Amino acid sequence: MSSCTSCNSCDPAAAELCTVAAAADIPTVWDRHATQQPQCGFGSLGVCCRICWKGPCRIDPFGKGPQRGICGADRDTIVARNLSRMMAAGAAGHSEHGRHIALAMQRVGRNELPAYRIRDEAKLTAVANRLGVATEGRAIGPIAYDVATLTLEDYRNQDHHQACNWITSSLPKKRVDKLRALDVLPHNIDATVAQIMARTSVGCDADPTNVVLGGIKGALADFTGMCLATELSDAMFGTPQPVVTTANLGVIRKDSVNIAVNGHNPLLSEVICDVARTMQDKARAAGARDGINIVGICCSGNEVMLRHGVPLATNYLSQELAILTGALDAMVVDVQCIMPSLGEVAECFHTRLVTTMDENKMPGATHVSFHEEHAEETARTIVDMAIGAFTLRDPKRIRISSAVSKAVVGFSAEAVIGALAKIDPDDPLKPLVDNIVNGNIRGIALFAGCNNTQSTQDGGFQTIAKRLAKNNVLLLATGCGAGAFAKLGLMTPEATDAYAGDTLKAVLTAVGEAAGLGGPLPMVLHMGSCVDNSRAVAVATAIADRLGVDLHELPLVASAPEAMSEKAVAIGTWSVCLGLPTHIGTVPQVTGSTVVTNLLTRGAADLFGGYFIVEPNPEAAADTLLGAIEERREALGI
Ligand code: BF8
Ligand code: SF4
Repeated sequence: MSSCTSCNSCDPAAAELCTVAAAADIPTVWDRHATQQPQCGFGSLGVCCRICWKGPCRIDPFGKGPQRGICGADRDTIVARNLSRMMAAGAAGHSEHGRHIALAMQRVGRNELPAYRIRDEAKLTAVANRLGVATEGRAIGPIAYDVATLTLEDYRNQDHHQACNWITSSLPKKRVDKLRALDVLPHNIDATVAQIMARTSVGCDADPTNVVLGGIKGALADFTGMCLATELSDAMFGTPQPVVTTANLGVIRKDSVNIAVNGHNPLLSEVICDVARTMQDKARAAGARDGINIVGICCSGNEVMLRHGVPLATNYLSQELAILTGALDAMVVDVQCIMPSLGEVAECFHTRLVTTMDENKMPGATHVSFHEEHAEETARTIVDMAIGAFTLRDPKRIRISSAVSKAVVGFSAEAVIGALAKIDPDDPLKPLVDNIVNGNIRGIALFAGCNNTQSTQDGGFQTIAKRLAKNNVLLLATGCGAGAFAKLGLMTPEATDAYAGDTLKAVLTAVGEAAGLGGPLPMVLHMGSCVDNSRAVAVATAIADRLGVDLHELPLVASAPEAMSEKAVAIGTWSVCLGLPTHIGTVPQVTGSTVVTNLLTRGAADLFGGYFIVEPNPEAAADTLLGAIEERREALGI
């Protein structure tokens, strides 16, 4: 296979490390993208079906060949089923993550897991109050147990009339009522995912609109799983507060044992951070002058970055490149968005690739089975493996990247509201609401989602964000979008000075100075990992409640310029269902069906107030998002 000679990225580290890949003839994600061209036209339109073994079937998009699969399913049914199954898979990913945290918290509440504790008791108490769990005069352990048990009810409840606790307690009442009226509120996360799989199997639901509405319930189950995963993680590991750190592949250091945590679930990465602190001397004794250096990749990286200031090495698309530095001693992975190619790349170097979840193993990796009751022991084994690998490095192959940026991160909803409270302690939301109403802040945009080889890595994020900031839109980011901004130096006060419009800059400066940051807030506020998208909804819900309106009335938009994964499909869909104009820069695999395409881009607006904007061109996307914000302002009369 040819080596990477043309990585498609805005990230300077990608260009640097792809040269190394080319010289060593190691294929990267961009090489494999090239070998897949041209990609299947039927798949791109969503009109191929392989859900039974009479198939695969495909519909001729030009209307000349077959217009029905062998069973009689037409293009609309096939597209709708494929899409809804993606939403179910996304919901399964996020809510499985949430279940893992909730089960661990139950055991923390019973004192069964020595490696964990409730680090943020105030957060747990706030969550308990929100869910109706008694707190008065009770010890924190029993409260944690009860909160976790009530959370797990969202996976168990069999009463169809009773919606999940976490969705009804996380949205404005008007939005909950609207979703209930449309019969899309999930009552049980697992049952919702199972129902989508059942209704989309051969010979079941064939009405495309009904199939998509079923998928939408799954997307809202995804939101439910995210809310609970984020809030319980904060209680167990701490609620993020602003912290200054660094991002990009230059955070990998020559004189350290470098360990990358890659994946999503903080249960393991948190303990690795704790244990590494106690093993610094051992690393130094092995020759690593600067001890152990933990770095993050993808959403595990975002989680530990926000909570502990751990430097972020990179986001999804350049995860292979971390190994190509020749100085990464171990990459520890758990679940989701981990490239199966990593084993092959790691085998070309001294790097140990370590899988940890029994349901997520990979060729070329060493598996160290992770269970919370032995968390510290497991983490020690992994750190020892990294120290051992460090001694096997080939100095001639070390290529420390020069790309590294400062990043000010850690903007949980609590941190944002805390910063605002420094201006108005009695009514913290007032400064934000006043500045939205008077137009100093035109609106709020949430950047979320992935990297995708179909776009220039990080490029759309950068272009759209700069345009929006210049037009005085407040910017929030999560997931690999946040990773892009951190790597490119856009999560800094300097970026605010350089790119924000005058009125936005004035607000960010006033809040940043009042909060003791000594300058403006960063141009883009890092809210966390993908599951932390719920933090942005928490801020939006607080504003909506303060103004007594529903979410679709506010000047809020979302953008995922490089949406890729099934999880992103679910997130984009719930964003629409919460009422937001939601931009995706990737053409979704639905355009083979006019019914489904119209439903997502137009019909959804009538039902939910939100809709998808499909626009691969970032400049045009920025214009459309700005237009959507102004339209909402006008409707609100502000
Ligand atoms: O959950 S943004 S590529 S790493 S799916 Fe994956 Fe997409 Fe990144 Fe985090 Ni989210
Ligand atoms: Fe073909 Fe129908 Fe089977 Fe799909 S379900 S593969 S369209 S026969």
